[in-house]
Parts: sequence; structure tokens; C-alpha cells
Amino acid sequence: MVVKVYGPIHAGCPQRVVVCLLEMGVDFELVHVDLHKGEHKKSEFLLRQPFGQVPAIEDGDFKLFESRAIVRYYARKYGDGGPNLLGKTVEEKAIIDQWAEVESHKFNELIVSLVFQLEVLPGMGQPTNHELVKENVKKLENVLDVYEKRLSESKYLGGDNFSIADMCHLPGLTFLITDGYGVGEGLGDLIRERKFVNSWWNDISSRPSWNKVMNLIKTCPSPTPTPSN
Ligand SMILES: N[C@@H](CCC(=O)N[C@@H](CS)C(=O)NCC(=O)O)C(=O)O
Repeated sequence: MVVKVYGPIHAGCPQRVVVCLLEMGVDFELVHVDLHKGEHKKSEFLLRQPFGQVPAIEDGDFKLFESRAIVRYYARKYGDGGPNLLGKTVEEKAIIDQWAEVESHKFNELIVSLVFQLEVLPGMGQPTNHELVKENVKKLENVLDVYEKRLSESKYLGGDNFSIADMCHLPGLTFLITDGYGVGEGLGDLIRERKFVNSWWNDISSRPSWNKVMNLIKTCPSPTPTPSN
């Protein structure tokens, strides 16, 4: 049975799930959910995701939401004898979890705010709070300085090997490197100006799985990219 992924591929959270399925070699089908039409707030969709957000998956009789929980589920389910994205020893797993938490609570929160200010508000004809953007860029610089130090000592955030900790950053880093999909503000320089962060980005974004996600984005119709959360 093919896994169904509910959500537009243009949004960051579904991308996180899709890149994981591609890494793990799991067949899937994308079921487009039109955020602009509010399909994610309709009662039918709320049965899949009670908070009215994407993504959600359906795997036979099994249903799950929250992109990072889905990523962990598939990394565990197919990790034995397959790609190891979670680490081997208890300590390796703990370090990977640590950096995955950093992604979720330090990095992603700032990306979400930037996406909201630079993309969502202008899309609704409302003004961007440039002071808040500046403040969040400053905070992001501090987070990326921590990454720079970590990545000067370790090839990947979680250690010697690519893991969910790196993978979960891909949508947010893509938002930054494309300058917020062209809004400017020099967001891409946040990556390019940091030698180790930049090499890490070049490495993880050139994985075949992420290239496939980028190609899927190009082939799926969407009015506006929303790579948040
Ligand atoms: N923590 C959730 C966040 C889900 C989320 O915020 N999804 C965004 C798209 S990336 C969404 O549905 N936005 C529309 C909305 O919140 O109404 C996850 O990782 O799955």
C-alpha cells in the first residue's frame, strides 16, 4: 500500500516528510491540500489533522500528523537494514535528538516568523513588521553561529553521518538561501557567510532526495510557496 501524504509540496512541513520518505525508499502519493482554499480547515481534513495544518499521512490503516513525528516514524520503521537517520548507540541517538530539538525550537521558530512577515502578510496585502524581521534575523545569526562552531567540529549536526537533525532543516534553509523566495533582505548571506554552515548546506541540499523534492515543487501547481514550520 502506497503511503499518502496530505499537503501541498510547496509547504515546508510536507517537504520534510517527503524528503524522509525518499531517503528511506518508501513509495508515496501526494494528495494536494489547497491551503489557499482553506481545505485544511474543513471538517474532513480535521479528522486527519485536528489543528488544521499540513502534513498528515495515511499508511494503510495507520494515520499520523506532525511532520517531525512522521519523519521519526519512517526513520524507525525502515531503519533496520535501511538508511540510518537516527544514530546507532544510545549516545549517538541522544546527540541527534538534541540537534533535532534545536531545529524545532530555535531555528524553525525564527523561520516561521520570517515566512509570516515576509511572505504571508504581504500576500494578504498587509504590511511587514521590518523591526521584527531585523530582530529575528539577529536571533537567527546567533543560532547559525552556534551551528558554525558545531559544524567546524563535526561533519553533520548529529555527528559523522547525515541524520534527521540535518534533514529537518532543509525546508527552512531553502527558504533562507533563496532569499525568502526572492523577497530580498539578504537572507541567503546568513548561510553563505558562514564557511561550515555553507559547506553543510551544499552537502545536504545536493542529496538526490532533496533534488527530487525541488523537482516535485516545480512540477506541482501552486500559487504561493509556503515553506513554514
Ligand atoms: N508542527 C507542525 C506544523 C504544521 C504547519 O504549521 N504546517 C503549515 C504548513 S508548513 C500549515 O499547515 N500552515 C497553514 C495553517 O497553519 O493554517 C508540523 O510540523 O507538522
